[in-house]
Amino acid sequence: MGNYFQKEIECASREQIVAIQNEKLVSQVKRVYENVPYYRAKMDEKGVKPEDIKSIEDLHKLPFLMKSDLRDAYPYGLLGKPLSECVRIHSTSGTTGRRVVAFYTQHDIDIWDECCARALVAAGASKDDVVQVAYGFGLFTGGAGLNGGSHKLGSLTLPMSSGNTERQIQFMIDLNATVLCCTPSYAAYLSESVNERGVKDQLKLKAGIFGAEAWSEEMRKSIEEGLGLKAFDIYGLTEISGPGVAFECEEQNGMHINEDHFIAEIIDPDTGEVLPDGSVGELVFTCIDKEAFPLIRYRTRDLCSLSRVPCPCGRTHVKMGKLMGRSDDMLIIRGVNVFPSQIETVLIKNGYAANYQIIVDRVNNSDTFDVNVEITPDMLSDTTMGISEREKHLVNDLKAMLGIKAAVHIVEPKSIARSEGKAVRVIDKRKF
Ligand code: DLL
Repeated sequence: MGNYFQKEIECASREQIVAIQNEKLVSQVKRVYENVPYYRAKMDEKGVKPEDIKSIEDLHKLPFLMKSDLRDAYPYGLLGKPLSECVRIHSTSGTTGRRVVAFYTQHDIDIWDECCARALVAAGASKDDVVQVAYGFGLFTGGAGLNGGSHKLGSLTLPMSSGNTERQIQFMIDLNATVLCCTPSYAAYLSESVNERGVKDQLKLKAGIFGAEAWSEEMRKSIEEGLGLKAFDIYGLTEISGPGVAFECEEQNGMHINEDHFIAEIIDPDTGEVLPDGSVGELVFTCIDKEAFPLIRYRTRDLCSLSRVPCPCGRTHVKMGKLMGRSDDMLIIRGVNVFPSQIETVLIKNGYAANYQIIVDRVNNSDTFDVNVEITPDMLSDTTMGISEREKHLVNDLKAMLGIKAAVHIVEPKSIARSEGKAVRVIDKRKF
């Protein structure tokens, strides 16, 4: 068992957690009904009154909110507090349609910072650590969230933001950073750059807190080796606050959801029916004590499962498994469901780095499916296997994993753009 930031709540009994959730849910629903006309209309439409919600057993009676609701209500329609009580906004990158703008009161920021502090402590950090925050700062929640958590903990915080890799490495070495926070794809890029410069032995890193995008277990191993640290997953989304909605403990096998603030459900994405623990489905969150942006039954479109198997770390909050990706990340190629993370698993198992791109198109009414992956410098010097042999090998392994055939192209080292934030792995030309 490790340390905790807020032991009493992180290790509370199930009865205590349920009691907190019941109380907070009942008052949150009342508050939202009174203060958010948009959600009141949804509840009225479904014939649900605040009095019908007496405990978390009644949660399923409440209407869902979807991303489209956030767009319809943009920008102020879901505000739970007057603007004068709000102190900040964050926003999603929103490549299509309107952006999502989330609001925060000071109370909301305090909760969020605490959630991120819990994540840092779970990764082994304390006030004696030096935390390098290499998530982007600004509208993106990554930088602000981990920065706030690190402050709360009292660690020395390096608010680097993402990018400027040379300077990141310099600070990491000169200021003895012990904890690195960034996206897994940027961590992989930093690892590559550190090893190219031959400075790994000058690093003091012991832990990394990597999230904001899907990453495979194989990628975890390769980052851990490359940077000499233990890599922890962290999950969150702007609509619900940002990073720290859930975080991994030393067991590194799933993320504890901060259940004193967020109630999680897994639903069948087609029917909306609530599924039992262990089933894979769409993750839905209810914020039970957020003030400014109090989303209820928000459908994340993220696919995973929940587990209540007791965790040896001592934390009692429910765990979500690694995300399979967003339901809208899932590609349907020739009628088969394909997740980029499955491709990543095959590539890394075969010794490649996570430098790949998936290109899908439609030619003469049939889908084309190409995977470009960089050869590593080690492979280049190994003459026992030629390029076409390597490609054939990957085609077979991908077919075994996915059930369909991809055209694999091994490309030169450094020919695929590196990412400093969330990586763009898929180019689906069928959508244009
Ligand atoms: O990515 C918040 C965040 C920042 C989380 C830093 C962790 C670390 P958004 O930009 O709103 O917020 O994107 C949210 O990213 O719905 C997931 O699809 C995906 N995502 C977030 N964390 C993970 C993760 C931030 N650990 C969307 N694994 C979410 C897989 C993740 N996907």
